[in-house]
Amino acid sequence: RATAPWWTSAVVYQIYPRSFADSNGDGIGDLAGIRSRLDHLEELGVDVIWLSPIYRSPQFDNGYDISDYEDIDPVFGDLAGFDALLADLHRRGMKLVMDLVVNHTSHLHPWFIESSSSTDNPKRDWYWWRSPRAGEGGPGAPNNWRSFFASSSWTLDETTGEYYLHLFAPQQPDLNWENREVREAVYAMMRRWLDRGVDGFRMDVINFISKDTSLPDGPLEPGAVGGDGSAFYLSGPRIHEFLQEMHREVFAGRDAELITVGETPGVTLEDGRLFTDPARAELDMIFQFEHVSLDRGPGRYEKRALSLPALKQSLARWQDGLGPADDGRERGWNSLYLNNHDQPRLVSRYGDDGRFRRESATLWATILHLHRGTPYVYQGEEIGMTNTTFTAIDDFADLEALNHYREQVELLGADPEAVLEDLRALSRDNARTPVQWDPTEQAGFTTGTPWMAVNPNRSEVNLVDERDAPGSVFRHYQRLIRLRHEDETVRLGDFELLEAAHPTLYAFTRTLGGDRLLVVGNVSGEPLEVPLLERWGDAALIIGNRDGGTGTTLQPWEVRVLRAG
Ligand code: TEU
Ligand code: CA
Repeated sequence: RATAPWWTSAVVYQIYPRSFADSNGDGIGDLAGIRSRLDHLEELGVDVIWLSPIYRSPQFDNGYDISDYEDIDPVFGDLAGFDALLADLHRRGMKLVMDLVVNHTSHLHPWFIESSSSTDNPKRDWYWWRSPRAGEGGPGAPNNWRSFFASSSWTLDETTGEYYLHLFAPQQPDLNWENREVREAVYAMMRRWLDRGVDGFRMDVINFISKDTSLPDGPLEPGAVGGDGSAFYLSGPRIHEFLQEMHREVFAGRDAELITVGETPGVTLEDGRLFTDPARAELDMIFQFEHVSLDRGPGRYEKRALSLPALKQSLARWQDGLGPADDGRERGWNSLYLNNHDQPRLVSRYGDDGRFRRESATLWATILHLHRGTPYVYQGEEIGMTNTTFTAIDDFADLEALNHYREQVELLGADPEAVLEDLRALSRDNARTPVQWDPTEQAGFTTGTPWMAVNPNRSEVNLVDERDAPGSVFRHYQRLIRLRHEDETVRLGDFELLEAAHPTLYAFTRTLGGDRLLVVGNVSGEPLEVPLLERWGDAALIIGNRDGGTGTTLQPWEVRVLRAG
């Protein structure tokens, strides 16, 4: 095959800085803390580090509300410390990707402070301002959209008597990408980060930046707090025009060494192709959300049982949809993830975080990393960290969880305990407890009091104990990452799902030329008879997660990767 881009055999590690490593005892992770843990990242073998936002921010949404795109928030350090971290990573052969949050800024960004100061301020049109709309209850919001983090996507600004749009919190006003000045300012900022040596961007809700400028009402489901405006901002009318313009203005001429990944909630497979087709020069890859939406909904925090066939078929559809065309031409590229700072811990959600923690963590890691795409490892995933325990609503820190609770209990009269139960399973806070480096009281994360409590299971689940444990999750991730680097069939082989309807067997092949790999996983706590293994009797075991690894019976949570003889 034509030489595939470097990131087709790379593994990306996501750091959520405030929960990774604290160097100065204030209980909040920081850049110096990250620098102190680079040996771990190098030993793990990852190629790219994606930092969740470290820019100046009032931290309403833990940094996804940015007030200065070109300075480091003092809680994390400063630009000199950033440059030192970047130099360390480059010296060790690793790349650094920044989190680009440009669908919205913080309400404390100077751009918004100017824009909101008067209706004729030159920056008024940098955001979405609209007059109140007449309604039966008197003048109100310009449309009925509910926001992800509040009951309405509009907040009235008393100074000018107009509303401004925020798809997320009122502290996160949406930028108006229809305004060329906004786009130019963002592109200039991006170029300056690349000139500083940054190796790419993860682009926050990047498919939200183009809206239907008439901002029409969305459908109002019975019992919903507000209308669903997503049809009018999800991959809107000019999204591909904007991304192609961004590519020309920022990446052209230097994109070979860079990596870009768009976070695109709600994206369809058809749009996914348009975003990632190399011929279109938009993004290298995207995060899609189909597979992590199967066990929740219709509300964001309504837990549903997971159907394994539905999950297998969803991931297979994306493998096929963004896989090579019949003539071998690359049509797109998948990111591969089951964890990030917005999702609960995968071993608690999809595995068994009690009796079979290591086995189910390594099974899911193997299934994910043997798909075709770029795998993302979220901090702590490599040691099998689990969801934490929440006793009451004030154990939660995430504004999305707190708003959901308030809305459900206070606005809609839901049973507090039932809402807590949903939040325990699905809250983003599960992913934001401090990384558990060792078994001591604060898990080696801080010498002070952590901003969020360390998971009580740090005495059993931590890097020190994981390193040499039998069936070590850490050692397994090391082997998977090395396999991605060395094995062309893992990197580029065609994917084919087998036994699609089987309720607990996860089986698929990867084929490149005459080379064939089989992956079989028993996604259950019971032994599983796998007749298809009879036809792979002479195959060599490449990676397994349980002793033995032969015969046609898979032990509970056993996974095997076999190479055809
Ligand atoms: O998340 C986008 C998003 O859709 C989130 O609402 C996420 O899917 C949801 O919270 C899952 O429960 C991005 C960032 O990853 C997230 O941390 C930010 O809060 C959000 O955008 C606003 O910037
Ligand atoms: Ca700190």
